[in-house]
Amino acid sequence: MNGTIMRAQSGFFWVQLDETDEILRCTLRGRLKKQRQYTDLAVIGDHVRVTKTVPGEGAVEEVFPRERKLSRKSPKGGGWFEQIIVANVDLVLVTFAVAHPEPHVRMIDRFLLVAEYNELEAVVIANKCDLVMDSAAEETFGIYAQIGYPVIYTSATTGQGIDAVRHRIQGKISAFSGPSGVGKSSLSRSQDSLGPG
Ligand SMILES: Nc1nc2c(ncn2[C@@H]2O[C@H](COP(=O)(O)OP(=O)(O)OP(=O)(O)O)[C@@H](O)[C@H]2O)c(=O)[nH]1
Ligand SMILES: [Mg+2]
Repeated sequence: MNGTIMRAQSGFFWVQLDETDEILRCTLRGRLKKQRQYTDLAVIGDHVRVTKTVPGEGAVEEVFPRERKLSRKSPKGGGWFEQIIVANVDLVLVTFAVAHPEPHVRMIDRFLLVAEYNELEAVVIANKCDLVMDSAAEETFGIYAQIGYPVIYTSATTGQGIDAVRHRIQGKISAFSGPSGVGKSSLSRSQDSLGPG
């Protein structure tokens, strides 16, 4: 059976089966662990082949080649290890807050660079727009629109821009990316509450 990894934690992988939508909690077959030493073995978004073991559980037999990925390279033992954040995404939502925490353009640039390096489409999300004047938000984020990135001004608190985000991600597999505390989880929850998309 084939499926997609929806969640990974402590060596377990929750795989949603293509055919039935059933979710199996899986471990990796030992022989997989001997391969692919320079990238993660299996990550969220990976398409995999699994077999059932006991009810509700299974084993990942094979990880299919990734079509796209969001990854970064980190040094390891004199070489490089590719840390894959998520596999098979179409779109990266580079998310920052207009305040609390204060946005820094060099950091925004770094997150965009990771998306560009992976050849993924990127959209800039300027969240917490309820906290500052529009002009203050545009002072930092306007430049990204000028150089060609779609910029969406949002507030998870008031609901501003939530529809625009939903419209952008419709029919795509997307990932929120950005520093801690900017509102990634809040925004993704507000997408859920607006139904499928
Ligand atoms: N005023 C305001 N607060 C917000 C908004 N969105 C999120 N917050 C608050 O900001 C805090 C952080 O939000 P999270 O959604 O947890 O941020 P995150 O990006 O998921 O953070 P990590 O999971 O640590 O990476 C929470 O207290 C939210 O309630 C917003 O649009 N406006
Ligand atoms: Mg979060």
